[in-house]
Amino acid sequence: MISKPRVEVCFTPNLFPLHIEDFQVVVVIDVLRATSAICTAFHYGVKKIIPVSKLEEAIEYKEKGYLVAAERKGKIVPGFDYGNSPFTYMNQNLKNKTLVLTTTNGTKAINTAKNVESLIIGSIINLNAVCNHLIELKKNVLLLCSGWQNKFCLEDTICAGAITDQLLKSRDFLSESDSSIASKYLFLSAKDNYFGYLKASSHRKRLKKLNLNQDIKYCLTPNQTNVVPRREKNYLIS
Ligand code: 3SL
Repeated sequence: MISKPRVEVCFTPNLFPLHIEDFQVVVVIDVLRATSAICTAFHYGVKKIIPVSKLEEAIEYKEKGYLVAAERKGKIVPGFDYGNSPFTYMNQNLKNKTLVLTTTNGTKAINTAKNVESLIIGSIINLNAVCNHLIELKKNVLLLCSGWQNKFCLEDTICAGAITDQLLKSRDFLSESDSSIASKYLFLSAKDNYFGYLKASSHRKRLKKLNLNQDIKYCLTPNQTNVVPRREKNYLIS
C-alpha cells in the first residue's frame, strides 16, 4: 500500500530540529505580519525579497545600496526605508525591485529552515493558494510557526490549523502528530471570527497599542492573493 504524505505543525522555530526529519516542504507562517507583508509585496509586483535575520546584515545591504525594510517589536527601525506593514508594499514604486527584509521573528524562522528541499511562505491572506500548491506537490509538509521570540503564538497556529484542515479534507494527506490535531482544533474554534478570537492574544494587543488595527484586520482576511512565495538560493520569489 502506498502511504500518503504527512502534514505536521512545528509551534516555534526552536522546536524545528525536533520535527524536520523526513519533511520535503516547509511552510513558514508569520500571520502578524511578516509572511502577510511578504505575500502582499509579491502580489504588488516586488521581484525578490532577501530575508535576513540580523540588523547588522540589513545594515550591510543598505550600505551596498539595497532597499531595506527592518522591523523590531512592531516598529520600523530608524534609518531604514520600510517596516513590516503590508500596506507599505501596496506601492507601485516597488514594482520589479529587490528588497531586503529583516523582522523580529518571521525572517529568522525563514532562515532557521535554511537546509530544506523546498520552502514556501504561508499566511491567511494566501491560504487557499498555499493549500492547492501543497496538494499538487504531494510531499511531506512541515508547517513552521514563527511564534514570538521562540514562544508559541495563537495566530500562526490557527493558520497552520487551517492548512492542516484543508490538506486532511483533500484526503491526500495524513497527520500523526498532536501538534497538527491541536492546531486544527484551534482553527475550528477560531474560523468564524479570527479577529474576535484573537482579541486577547499577545501580538494582537502589541500591534493594537501601536495603532496597527488596520494591519491586523488585513492580515486576518483570508485569500486576498494567489501568490505562493518560495525560496530560491538565498532569496524569495513568487
Ligand atoms: O515578528 C515578526 O517577524 C513581525 O512580523 C512582527 S510585527 O508584526 O512586525 O510586529
